[in-house]
Amino acid sequence: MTTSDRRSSRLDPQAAHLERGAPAIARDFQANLYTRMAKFEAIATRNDHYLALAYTVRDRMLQRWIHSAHTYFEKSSRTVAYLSAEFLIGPQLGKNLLYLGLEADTRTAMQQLGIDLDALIEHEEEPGLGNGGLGRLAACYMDSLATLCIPAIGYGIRYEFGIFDQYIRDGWQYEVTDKWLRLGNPWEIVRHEIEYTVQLGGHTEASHDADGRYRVRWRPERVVQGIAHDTLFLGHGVHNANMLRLWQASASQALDLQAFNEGDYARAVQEKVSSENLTKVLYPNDHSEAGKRLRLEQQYLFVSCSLQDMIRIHLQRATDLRDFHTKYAIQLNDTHPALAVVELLRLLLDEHGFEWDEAWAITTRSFGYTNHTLLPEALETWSMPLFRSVLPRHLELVFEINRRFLDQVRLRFPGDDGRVERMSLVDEHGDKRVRMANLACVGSHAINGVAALHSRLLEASVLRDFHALWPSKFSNKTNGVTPRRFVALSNPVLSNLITEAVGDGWLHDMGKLRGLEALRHDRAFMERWHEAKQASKQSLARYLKARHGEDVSADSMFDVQVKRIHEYKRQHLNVLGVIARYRRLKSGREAPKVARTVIFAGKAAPGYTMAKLMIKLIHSVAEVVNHDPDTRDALRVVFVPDFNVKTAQHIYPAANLSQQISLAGMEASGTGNMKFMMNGALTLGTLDGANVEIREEAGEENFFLFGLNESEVTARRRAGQAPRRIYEANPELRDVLDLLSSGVFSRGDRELFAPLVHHLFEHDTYMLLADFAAYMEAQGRVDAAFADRARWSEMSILNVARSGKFSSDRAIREYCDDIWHAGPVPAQLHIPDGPV
Ligand code: NBG
Repeated sequence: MTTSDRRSSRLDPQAAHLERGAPAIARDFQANLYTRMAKFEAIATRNDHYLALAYTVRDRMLQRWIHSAHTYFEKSSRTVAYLSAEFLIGPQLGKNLLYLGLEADTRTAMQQLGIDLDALIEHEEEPGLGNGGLGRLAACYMDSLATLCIPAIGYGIRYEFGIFDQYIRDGWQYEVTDKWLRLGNPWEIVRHEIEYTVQLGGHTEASHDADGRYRVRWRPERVVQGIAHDTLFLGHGVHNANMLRLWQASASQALDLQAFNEGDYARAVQEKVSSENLTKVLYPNDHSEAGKRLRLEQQYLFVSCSLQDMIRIHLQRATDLRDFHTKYAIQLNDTHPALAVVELLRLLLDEHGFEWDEAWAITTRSFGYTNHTLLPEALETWSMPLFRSVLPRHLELVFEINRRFLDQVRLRFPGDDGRVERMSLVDEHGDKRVRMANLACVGSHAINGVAALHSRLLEASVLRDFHALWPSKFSNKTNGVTPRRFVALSNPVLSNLITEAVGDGWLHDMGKLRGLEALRHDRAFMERWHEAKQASKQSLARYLKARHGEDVSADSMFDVQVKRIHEYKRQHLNVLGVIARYRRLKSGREAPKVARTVIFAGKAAPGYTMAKLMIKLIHSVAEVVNHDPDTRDALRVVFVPDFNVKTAQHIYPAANLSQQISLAGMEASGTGNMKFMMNGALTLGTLDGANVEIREEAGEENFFLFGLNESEVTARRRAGQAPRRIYEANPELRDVLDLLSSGVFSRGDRELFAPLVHHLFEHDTYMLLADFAAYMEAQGRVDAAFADRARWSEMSILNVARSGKFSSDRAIREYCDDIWHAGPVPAQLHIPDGPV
């Protein structure tokens, strides 16, 4: 964006809103309480207040959306369509107030009415429409797209039940259905008239049309409808607003009248029920076989509706679809939406009369594919019989795409049957499966990984053959996170201090944070920096006490690991470290230099037994350590239940230390690591994912590195590991594991953690034992650094000063320049007949 674009799109507070000011907000709030909630003050609940305020805010957002949509329409600009099965957008009220610049006025208005604004913000239940980093990344990208004035639509699924709520009893995780819609969702706009029909099952019929052209008709067994539900995404500091459009399934007919008339009431509503099941629930990322068909149908519903929607919008401005790819850049967020490749081809061929070559050219020019994992078990494939029974026409198209594609491979690499087999869209082994990553690669003009190391490993391993065929399709796009939500909104104290020091431009140009470097030795500033962190720690301590009855001291180091629970992320390595520290303290060999509060949070996939045992382990160790009078002042362990965007916002600002300790080569990128860095935490980490780049940016002296690197991991794996030998050679490790096996942490039960210990002895897939000594050594360096307050503050300041690369604005600019070829279209303020 040029400077003048940016300036002209800057917000003019007089013009951009409905009336601002506390009196207008109070008036509209009361009107909404009456007209939308049908309540009066004496009987209104907190939820009524929350909803009435949310509507008051939403009304003030709509104008920006209408301005933006109008501008995009007039300019006929290229739109980014971000297709993602997950969007973890977090709570909306606080964010939208911040972006509208209405927080102070709203606070005053609520105060005058005797209502606590913070309680309303805390009351909001977030839409948990994702599992973890992948879904949150999509939300950060929506934020940056709007802030950079890029016309964009996020397309996804409106799950009625999002990720489960985690609840802990006796140290074990229990899953509770997430009923996020129970009390209403004021942020969404239901577009009853934007509805598409989606076909499922049945068979195909081939024929020749009047011109003698080969045509195929799909005779589906069922049809369902997808209805659009829109949520607005404001840009920060600009007028632009984009939308997230989520699809909800509904039956094409509410009632089977024939069945009804025959008296079969159950059958009469059956179709409605089974259609609506399609978008009922978000699938947790575990390995369960259950619900495969439903999952495939979900993915298809969402991509089909999204493409039909894009085509409809396109045809409002154009007469045909020949330049569809010049008007849309469609990004596949992992392979969950990869069916879109085949669906667009099908729509062009079967519904819009295109010939293959042109349809295929439009398709491949439209799509880009982002890969988010190297884990083989996470690469999606669908069994052929299932695929055929849900999408018979698409399977034919997959075969045809594959036939043409493999001809190309054979021409390039004659006689290389192994390569042909590996690259095929169909895995011919066993029950035959359709490989979605291969489909995404073949159907896209651009393929990227999400951190430099990950992209390099993709090119060298999982997608090696595709890289050999099309090296120029590949690039890296290191992830980023939005500093608006994760610093300005979550950490106002630090945010204000930064603004005081370097001005407010950093929220859009994180390079400006470099200005902090000059202050790193300024005593007064360092002291204020320290105080800002203390304030966030105290606030987390209060939250933990109020919510969970936990006593933690803000004077201890807050040492944090929060993310999904998974063996590759190695929360259990952290626990082994805690046990070692506990032993050292107990033995009195080591005077505690620094008191620590080790904080964990994260959900385990419901079917992932080992991850659930890891949660139990954390609680079991906490129970002993926190109650031991010899150690409880020096070491605490806390597990914060139900990690989500909302809880995360309490935690990141308060962290001193960020543990990013996955085995090198396993974590594609990580984004939590970036949020910690921006909040002034120092990283203790391996050379994995984006840690590598965090260390490069921060400077190696401001990062606590340990552990094997990726090539050492590979070499070890090749040579065959001998974990038991490591155990025998390291007395501290031996004591730690023996203690764990002894039942000390499990009320005498020696069996409880046996599966975990056994796995470490026999396989240790994620090389905890190999990395243990290095981990302990690095923890020693952390203690020494923290004991020197001035040094720690300096390192913390430098981490924030150098975190600019990890803004999602930088990432989105790279996608725009290299993949989407989309530019800013600042929303214009005035539309002919709209209010101003
Ligand atoms: C996750 C990776 C993370 C990465 C996010 C966002 C999946 C499949 N992948 O390392 O594990 O930060 O994607 O790119 O959820």
